[in-house]
Amino acid sequence: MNSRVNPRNRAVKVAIVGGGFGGLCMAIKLREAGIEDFVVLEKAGELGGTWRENTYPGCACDVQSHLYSYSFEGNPDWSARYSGWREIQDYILATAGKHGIHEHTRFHAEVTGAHYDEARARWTLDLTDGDQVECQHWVLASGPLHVPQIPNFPGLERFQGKVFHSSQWDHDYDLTGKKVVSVGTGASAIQYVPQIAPRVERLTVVQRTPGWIIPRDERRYSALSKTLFRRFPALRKLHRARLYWSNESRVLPIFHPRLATLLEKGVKQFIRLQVKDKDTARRLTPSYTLGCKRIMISNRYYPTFNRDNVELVTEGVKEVREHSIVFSDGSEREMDCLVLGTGFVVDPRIYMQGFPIVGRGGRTLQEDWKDASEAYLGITVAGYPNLFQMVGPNTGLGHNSIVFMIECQARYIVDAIEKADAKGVDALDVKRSEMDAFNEKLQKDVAGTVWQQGGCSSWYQQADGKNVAIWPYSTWRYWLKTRQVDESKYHWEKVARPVT
Ligand code: N01
Repeated sequence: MNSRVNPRNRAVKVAIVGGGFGGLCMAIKLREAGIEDFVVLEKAGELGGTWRENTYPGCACDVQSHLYSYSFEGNPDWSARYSGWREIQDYILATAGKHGIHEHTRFHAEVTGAHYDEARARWTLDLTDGDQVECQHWVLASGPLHVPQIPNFPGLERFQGKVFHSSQWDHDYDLTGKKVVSVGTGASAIQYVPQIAPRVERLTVVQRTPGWIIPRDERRYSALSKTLFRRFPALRKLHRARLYWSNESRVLPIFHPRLATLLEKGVKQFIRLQVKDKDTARRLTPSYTLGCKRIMISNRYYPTFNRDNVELVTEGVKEVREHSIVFSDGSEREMDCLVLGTGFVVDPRIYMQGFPIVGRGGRTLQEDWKDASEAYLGITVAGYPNLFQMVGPNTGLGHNSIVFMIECQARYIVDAIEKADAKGVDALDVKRSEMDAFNEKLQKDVAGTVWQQGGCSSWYQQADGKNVAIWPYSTWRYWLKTRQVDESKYHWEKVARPVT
């Protein structure tokens, strides 16, 4: 497919902010709907989002590849059940190439603010280079996990060695023979820790809260499987459906914390079998209910602690010195390199501080989200007409593929734009009463889940404990709700003044 749109156009029908899995899906669905007048604004020099940025050793997706890919763009050639970042990034770029999305993309275009002109029903997006893009609709697809969270350890600025965050891995720095301290034991850290352990002189893993880690079914696909998947797409689709439903069944313990407690027994046994030292195994065993934080998968993480050059520290960090790190019990370790597997700033009220979104009546999204970020179906916010979000409030997932949610959102957004066009209106704005009712019910339902009752704190929750990150139901329920836009939930508006 070729497009004749110039990505440097200053006025478009639709602007998409971010060229990761979400933005790319949106762009493809717009083209499929015959909407060519759009631009993807990408801050970097290439598409890919998460999979362009995260390249740490062992970086892979912990959702099966046949599921963590677009339903409309099956790939019979996935090498393994769980693919590494490079293979996923190659898939994204190949898909973008096939659908002509590079031609629609303006690279090195970072958006720093947006404001709505009510009289003309048009948004203006500000770019870092001072340029502006005007659009009727825009889609915020920048993703919730991209601003590294850097801990403020006392003395960190004095450290003379190397420091980097997992999402900004410095591949030019050779870890061989170095004394490395790694902080954090989330999904990123459990992937790179086993990879770097054999190379370094000593690895100190600093754990604040242990995670529940279940075995990973690491099969590679044989040449025969790939051939069958290519020849008989129905087989690949069946495989995808099986993976979907096996992941979807993980939603059960979320609503039934007692069921989660039963499953914990098996995982505790898994830890005891994998870790030789009893004290280390005990310290690696979580005390909160399984599922309260994201369930992780690995066969390699626990055995890493059987190595002589790896130790687990469960004390807090007291301070960092020029060449060492000191823990709360006063013990000190020499350190050449500090790796921060400390996750991301997930609260949009914090990471979007420098990105004012000014809607109707001069109100900002930041003001409206003062207490919590809220949207209708995670997509539209009352007072911000024609602004759509992907993986917005309460649409993250802890148990299944986010690509499923992204496809639901892209379909819904296209439907909204098409309905507005068919009605001959300029804008649609979700009714505040509908948005409030939706969120009230959602928060009531979240109260019974393992996230609120499991005895942990996680990035799923704000500091006050409110869960604004995760979709608390089955994903097919989201599919049903987003299948098409319910017109009664929106104000449909025609502006009085002609658009110039
Ligand atoms: O980050 P995290 P991540 N002192 O927030 C600890 C996705 N992902 O980058 O648990 C000491 O999970 C913190 O401790 P605690 C996935 O959605 C997906 O690993 O807060 N420790 C925790 O252990 C995932 O959930 C894939 O007590 C500190 C860790 O740092 C999300 O990205 C792969 C600390 C942060 O864990 C984030 O994962 C990888 C401090 N001051 C990631 N501050 C897939 O395969 C933080 N910690 C799809």
